[in-house]
Amino acid sequence: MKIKYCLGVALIACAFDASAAEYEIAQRNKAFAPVYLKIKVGDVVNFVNDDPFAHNVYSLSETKSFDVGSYPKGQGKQITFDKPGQVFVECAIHPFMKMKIEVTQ
Ligand SMILES: [Cu+2]
Repeated sequence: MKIKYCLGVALIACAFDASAAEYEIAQRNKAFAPVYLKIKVGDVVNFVNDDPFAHNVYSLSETKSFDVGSYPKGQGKQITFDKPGQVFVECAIHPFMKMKIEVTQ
């Protein structure tokens, strides 16, 4: 089915799909770890809460704006980055928690 899709409409989308990687960012001791991550368009980042209290993850960046709300220990939130550029990520519960993702072609 994937092959049909590749031969049909979207070769580029297919290429992204084939090479998409998944990364993990931890929220630990009220900090993102790591605080800088370089990924490629189409990659997925899983933000995992390793603290015994709730965290949030959001971004107002033009490249990718999102807000997943708050979520408890042990849960993760997956975000797909579909455009190149810089994304500044923060936690609404702990305003000092910041990290940056650079999305490249
Ligand atoms: Cu937080």
